[in-house]
Amino acid sequence: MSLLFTILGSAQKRNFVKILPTDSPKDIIRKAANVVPSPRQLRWQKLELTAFFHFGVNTFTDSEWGTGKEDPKIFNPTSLNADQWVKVAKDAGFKQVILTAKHHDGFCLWPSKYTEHSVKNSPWKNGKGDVVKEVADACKKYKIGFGIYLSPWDRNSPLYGTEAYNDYFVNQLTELLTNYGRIDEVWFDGANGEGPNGKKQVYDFDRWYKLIRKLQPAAVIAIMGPDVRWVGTESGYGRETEWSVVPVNNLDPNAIASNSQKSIAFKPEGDMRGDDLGSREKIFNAKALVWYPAETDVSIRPGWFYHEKQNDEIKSPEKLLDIYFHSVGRNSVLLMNIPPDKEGLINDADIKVLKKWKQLRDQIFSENLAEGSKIISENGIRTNALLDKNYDSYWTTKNADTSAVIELQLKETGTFNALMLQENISVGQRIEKFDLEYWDGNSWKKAAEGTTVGYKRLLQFPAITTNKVRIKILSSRLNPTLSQVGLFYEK
Ligand code: FUL
Repeated sequence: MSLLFTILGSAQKRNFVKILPTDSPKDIIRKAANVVPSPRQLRWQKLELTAFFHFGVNTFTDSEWGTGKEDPKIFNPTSLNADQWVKVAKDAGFKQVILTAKHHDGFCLWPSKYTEHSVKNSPWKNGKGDVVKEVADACKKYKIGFGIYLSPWDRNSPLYGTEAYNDYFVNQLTELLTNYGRIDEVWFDGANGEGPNGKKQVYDFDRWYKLIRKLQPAAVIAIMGPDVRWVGTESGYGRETEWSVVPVNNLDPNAIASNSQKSIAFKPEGDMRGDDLGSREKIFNAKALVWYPAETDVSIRPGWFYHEKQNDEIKSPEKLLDIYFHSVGRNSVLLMNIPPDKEGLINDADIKVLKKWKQLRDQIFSENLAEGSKIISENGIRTNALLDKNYDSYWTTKNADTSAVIELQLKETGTFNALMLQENISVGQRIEKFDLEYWDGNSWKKAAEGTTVGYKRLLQFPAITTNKVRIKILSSRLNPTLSQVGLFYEK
């Protein structure tokens, strides 16, 4: 392959594509199959697990949505230790954390210059403390990612509902994006209530996105942002069929026209809660397609903030495992909330559950029963890639075939009840339908079936004991790719 071809080939790979009125259905499918994540989206997807820390005045008033009228003096954690929060998260397998720097009450966990409603007027550390800094420093120490939640809705600011609020917001965002080192994710929530003047704020999203791209180009902008989409529920359970390539009809025409533009920024529009966001039917009617992957946010407790009365309502390790299978295992990143308590610590009750959850995952996923298999795939190439533990190398088909059979002859008869598949999404997301079959000694029987794969697909099924399985890819948008295959046993 010539160098020129390589350069041209990679230049064509972008995280968005325009659909022309003259495009045939086949053209549209080919275009969809070639949309890829931007580098920041790819890094984010590989995290799999991120932790949310909801902490603020609500922790002390025992509420979920503050009024903005709280006395900052109520914020008084007796032994706040952000090092403990981050260590707990890291030990449980989280690769990044997001802190509610400001929730809807407008109270800032850092000493913002632009408001009095902050830690600087609290008794905590005599008003000299900065929770954002403590969490950011702990993330650096433990080498995990750090993100901020900054609520656009602000029930304290007198400017809310006026144009001046957008300047206020930009000032606060600038403080957060310049004073704490690298920021990996900026999380804008969708709630938008009325300001003191009875008017809803019109948010200047474009200005915020430009500022983030300028000050923290590696950060993904989530939810009310162009890089990461809300999965559409707070249950922890993602969609059965989860496409990361979805239609978007409000893309900036300049972004589409510019060939040098490697990724785009757009305001999310429309309802993202349906069962089907990216099927062929959906994309045939699109004006443009973007890589817009799903994040599944859920709290370990009923509420987002800590409430003592919920200490015995923490989700069980088994429930968290089920959530893991149905979020990470359904092509999304799991963002799990673990709210620090009034002392400023993650409560022992939550730690206990997190440890057990990690143990359960380790028990299941530390032994891949497919390892050492002999692999036969007649129309496939690079079969060794499937078990090489390297995400970047991948199996695919010859001659752009869109279906394939991959047979794994296990090194010994084994018993398993879970399958893991990973597509190489840096090439695109393509697989639409697959079956898992096993040899029962006489014939092939179906063990499980699935639709999309994406970054990771996990399927559970009644345990089977066999020495041979095959993965049948029944439909794919272009030649399918697979980076890794796994067979696991959950006791
Ligand atoms: C919601 C907020 O209103 C909740 O309080 C919480 O922060 C959740 C993650 O997002 O929209």
